[in-house]
Amino acid sequence: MDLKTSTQAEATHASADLSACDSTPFINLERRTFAIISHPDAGKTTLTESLLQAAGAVHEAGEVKARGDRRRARSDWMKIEQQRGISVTSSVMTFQRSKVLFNLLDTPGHQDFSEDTYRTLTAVDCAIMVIDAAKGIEPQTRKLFEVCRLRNVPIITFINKVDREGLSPFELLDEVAEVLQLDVSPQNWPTGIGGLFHGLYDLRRNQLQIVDRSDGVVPERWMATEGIDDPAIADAIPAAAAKSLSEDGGLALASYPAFDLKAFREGDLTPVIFGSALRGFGVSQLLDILADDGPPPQAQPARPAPVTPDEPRLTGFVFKVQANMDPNHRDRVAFVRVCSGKLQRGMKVTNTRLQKTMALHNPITFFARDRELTMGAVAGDIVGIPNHGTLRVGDTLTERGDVTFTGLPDFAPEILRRVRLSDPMKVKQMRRGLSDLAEEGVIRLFKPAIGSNWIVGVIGELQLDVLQTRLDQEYGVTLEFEASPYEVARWVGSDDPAKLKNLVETLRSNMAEDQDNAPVLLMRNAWEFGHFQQEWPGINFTAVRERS
Ligand SMILES: Nc1nc2c(ncn2[C@@H]2O[C@H](COP(=O)(O)OP(=O)(O)OP(=O)(O)O)[C@@H](O)[C@H]2O)c(=O)[nH]1
Ligand SMILES: [Mg+2]
Repeated sequence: MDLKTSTQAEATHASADLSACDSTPFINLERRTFAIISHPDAGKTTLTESLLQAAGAVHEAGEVKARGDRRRARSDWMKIEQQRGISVTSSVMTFQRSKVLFNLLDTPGHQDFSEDTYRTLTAVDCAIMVIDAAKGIEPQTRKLFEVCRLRNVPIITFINKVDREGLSPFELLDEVAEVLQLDVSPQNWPTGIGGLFHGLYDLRRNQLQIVDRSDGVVPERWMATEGIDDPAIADAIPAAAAKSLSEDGGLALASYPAFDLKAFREGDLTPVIFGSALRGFGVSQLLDILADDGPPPQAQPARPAPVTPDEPRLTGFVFKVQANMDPNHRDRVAFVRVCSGKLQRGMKVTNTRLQKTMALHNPITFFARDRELTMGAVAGDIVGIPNHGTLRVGDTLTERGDVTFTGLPDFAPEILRRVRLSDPMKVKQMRRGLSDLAEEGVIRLFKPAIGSNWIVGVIGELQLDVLQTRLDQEYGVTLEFEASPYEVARWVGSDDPAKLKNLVETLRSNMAEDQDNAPVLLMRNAWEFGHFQQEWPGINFTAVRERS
């Protein structure tokens, strides 16, 4: 595979010094692995771009939704994402800034793609929660926050779009504290939101970032001060803004708790940064907090015991599979989070699901602009392993034979549809496409025990759109959907194999297999579901299935 022709490969990248043959300096960098999460449109992809720029990994921010413009957001690389200006799949970006190597995962906000986001959250040590200053906490942000809390992922809050009119900083902070039941600790303070926004005061360093209100991302102008009341501030920004800063900023300092590393790492306190992803404000402060206080790679849940990063042998797990990242090469990349040891090109590892060894010939690191062959990855790193379908979500890759990572969920779909093909000559391509996308988690695929009509299952309608568009663009297949006779799907299992066998044989016309050949019962409606539950004691009907 020619990596340089990939869709993400453009121009040069600022991490060129990393491609030196000696990988030791690279290996020795500290790691910070984090996801950016929020409700749709809060500005995750824009913040991704802005972080890359602040770190010097790209020189010019691609503006999200600049249709027809060649400057694209690097993390929205899929054609359908660029056409619609939304993220439909999570993407990874690795970049360096001084002694830290950051692995950033930009996630889609729309709830129809939440499964992808949930899985991505299993691969990170920290999350940045983006809040739109005009909207406050929105429903999907809240849901994602709950997932972080369950997994004990510490959260940094970025209150975005302060360049536009919005709620007051106090209202926003109080909402985060109340709704999420967290202590909030502002780390900077805006001179005001919208019209009064002329600067951001860094409460950690007592510096004022003076904001140029012209369009576009402008170079940073910092001014050292004696404190938030420093009279020199009024000479640098309009008097009303300076007054608001000294009054409200002073009140904020008195009213909210100071930053506390332990409380942050334990998920009880969130440091809050105000800023604008689009204009690049507050972004370098965010990077500073991540670098200074963000958690290093943490232990990951596994059987027989959690794996800590100091385990010398390589361990890692696949949390995502992506087909056709490079339309020129029908590639298929498994995204692996390294949990311990060192991953090197050519090494042999065991896939514990298959109990088979495989060689890692071409592991890829996704730098901001380029994909490059991995020079050596350590705990916290995210690498891509090109493969032809051998690797699946949930797989553990390891030099130890005896470990399996746990906690990657599959969710039962809410919408079931039969697929219809307009061109019957393309059955093979359709099956290939559906299987690929089921592996990615874009859809769930059910093959009924009787008949040959495959059924697709999704959480939301938007996934059907993505399925249709991608099958057309990537496989040349025009697909239609028909109502399916079923509304409910549940995985079935039992501690008693005879009971399960009896169910499978008796209800053969309702049985199907998912993409991993796990047995699934398809039911007409909630009533039938209730009925089967009563009729079949000893059978577990599950809506969430853990991989591996
Ligand atoms: N005024 C202003 N607009 C912003 C800012 N940050 C992002 N936007 C705009 O908000 C819109 C959504 O931005 P995205 O970055 O695509 O949002 P997202 O959270 O990635 O959206 P999904 O991935 O679809 O969930 C775009 O039109 C951005 O230009 C900001 O700081 N100020
Ligand atoms: Mg996005």
